[in-house]
Amino acid sequence: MKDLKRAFQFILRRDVRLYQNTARSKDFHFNVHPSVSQAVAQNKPVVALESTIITHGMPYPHNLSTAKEVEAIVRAEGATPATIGVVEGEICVGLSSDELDRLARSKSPLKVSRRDLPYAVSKGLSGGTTVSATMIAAHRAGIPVFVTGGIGGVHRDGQNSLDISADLTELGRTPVAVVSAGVKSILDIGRTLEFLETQGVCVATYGESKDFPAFFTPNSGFTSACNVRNPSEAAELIASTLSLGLESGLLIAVPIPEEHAAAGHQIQEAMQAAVTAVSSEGITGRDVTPFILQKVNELTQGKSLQANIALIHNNAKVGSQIACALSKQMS
Ligand code: PSU
Ligand code: MN
Repeated sequence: MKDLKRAFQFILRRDVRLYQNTARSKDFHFNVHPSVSQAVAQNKPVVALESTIITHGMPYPHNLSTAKEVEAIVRAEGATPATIGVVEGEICVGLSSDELDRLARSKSPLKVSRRDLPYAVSKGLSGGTTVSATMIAAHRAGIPVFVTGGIGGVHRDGQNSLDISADLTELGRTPVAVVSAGVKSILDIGRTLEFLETQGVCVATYGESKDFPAFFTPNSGFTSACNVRNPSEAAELIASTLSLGLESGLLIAVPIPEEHAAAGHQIQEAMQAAVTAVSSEGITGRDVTPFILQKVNELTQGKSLQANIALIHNNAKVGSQIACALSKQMS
């Protein structure tokens, strides 16, 4: 047992060194904020945060206030926040308050997923990074824990349209743990979970049960492969993925707290209406998710936005505690 533990810690230390080698603060159009590179180098807990949620997921000024609140929660839990985005062609890990402000106010920002990174960089454009692009940047900066609201998935009728979010293939190829409130029921949750299994992604529900959450509601009717009951169990799962050198990511699904799930039913109905509007209004591709989010917010008179903000706050708290537990285990 002792030997096993020693071997485990050796591998973990080697992983930290690998990370440190990649955590250069200045590279080709890749900037890591000094607060982030220092924390990574000292094996202190860091939490990566995405920015499409700021540019496309919420209206101004709620997007900016939420982004700042989330950073404050991460700090209060003892971790360093690293909000990731693209500013004038520079991939930034750890946006300054001014950069955050500019992205949040920007009138026609890009939505940057993996496929859009070369375009944004070569043209010097600015935009919010989706889960896929944020995972790439987080991994390169040496950050294994990333918090968001919801991830993309297989869209309904995705078996025909092949509209499957690049978030899912990224989870299959990049070793970062994504802490989210699961997958929205605007998507095909069953097929999303099947696709994640094919991609070799370990999906764990955070809490006492394996019920996989559906973003606005704590249950989707589907189950995760496993559950983790506390930050240290989650950290062990992440550490095992890194130690095994699997190269794949993890999805840690945190159910929305009961007290914020009250409007869940009304929101579900609004989502149904929004999904119908997508086809009748001919919305396709990358515009689908932002369109639905906005429509649902209108139809629920802002209740979906409130719930969205509440669950992100909760994810930030849980994700930070996981990052702290992981950093403790690694040192
Ligand atoms: N789900 C949300 N809010 C969001 C997104 C998803 O509830 O802001 C964003 C995330 O950045 C996610 C992206 O990575 O949408 C997925 O877009 P697509 O479905 O086009 O892959
Ligand atoms: Mn899509």
